[in-house]
Amino acid sequence: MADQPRLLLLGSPAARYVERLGAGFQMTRAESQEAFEAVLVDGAGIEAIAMFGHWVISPKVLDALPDLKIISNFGVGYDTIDAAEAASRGILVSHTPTVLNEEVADTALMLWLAVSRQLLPSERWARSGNWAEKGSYPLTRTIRNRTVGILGMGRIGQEIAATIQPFSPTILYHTRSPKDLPFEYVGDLVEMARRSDVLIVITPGGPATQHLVNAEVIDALGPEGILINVARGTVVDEAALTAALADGRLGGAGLDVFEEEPKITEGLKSLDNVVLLPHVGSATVETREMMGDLVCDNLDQWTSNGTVKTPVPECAGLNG
Ligand code: NAP
Ligand code: 8YV
Repeated sequence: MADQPRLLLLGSPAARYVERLGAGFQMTRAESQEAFEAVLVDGAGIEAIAMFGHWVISPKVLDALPDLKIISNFGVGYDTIDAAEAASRGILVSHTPTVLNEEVADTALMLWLAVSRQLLPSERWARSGNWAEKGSYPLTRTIRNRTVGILGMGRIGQEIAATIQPFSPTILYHTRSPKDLPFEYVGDLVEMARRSDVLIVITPGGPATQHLVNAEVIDALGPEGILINVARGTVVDEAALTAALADGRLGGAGLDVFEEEPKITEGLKSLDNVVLLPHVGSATVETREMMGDLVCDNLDQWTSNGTVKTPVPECAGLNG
């Protein structure tokens, strides 16, 4: 209807969200970067964005959307959106925190188990006939009674800590400021890595965390150590990681995210001591439904009273 606000739908969500958004908004769709850029040529009148996927929303993009008032992001991480700049222009940004905590924590545990118990190489051993021809697969390492360093102890970090409790870990964590939690805070990331059997990365991405896990941290983790990254590829220096895995300075890694995703380097793909996932930390039917519903709920609430259920921190002051 002509009096409904104009919405730009970025990406390709499930049909139920397209229908739901179509009921409340006049919709323009862009499923590719080229289509998005074509919309930006004449972006006046667009008041809302529903963003499925990791689209870059820079000051230049905001300049091209002079009437924009809300961006509803599918995902808790919003490192491709310049949220501080949006807030300074009075544009609300919402995201989908909390509903995905458990799924991402399960993914971190799955990766740690897969790396430590060598799930994929031992499965190949069974499938290839090596078991019958060469004998038993070599022994692997337990994940029980380990020291686990968690880099980032927010919603998901705390869920990871809860999820791994049955494995009797000693949990250390590193963040910029200590939290009121029953785990030891370690102010020096290199020291935490040195003391950890496994380092699980679950901070936000973006410039503030770029290559926080560098060669020094990786070397501190050591030849028996394991790195799990379910945060953003940018948090880990991938070249340093690949070199350390290749020459045995790091024991293994489980990666859900990559610096140039969806591209994964040949260097990483050639290694046997790394498990690679295509950014599926939250990717179950059940969790993705909760995230999609929250994207739509935020837009519906904005339509009715100008606020959202889950603003990003930079925009909290704009939310009513
Ligand atoms: P959150 O509740 O905001 O927690 C973020 C944590 O990171 C906080 O403990 C924060 O503590 C810490 N942190 C932030 N900047 C830091 C820095 N420079 N150095 C050290 N620690 C820092 O966020 P969340 O909901 O747990 O989500 C975390 C991230 O996980 C998301 O932003 C997203 O990128 C990623 N994620 C990935 C997937 C996936 O599919 N793989 C799914 C969901 C989320 P301080 O502020 O005290 O530093
Ligand atoms: C999503 C994520 O896969 O929530 C996040 O930050 O990384 C994942 O849950 C992603 O944002 C959807 O594109």
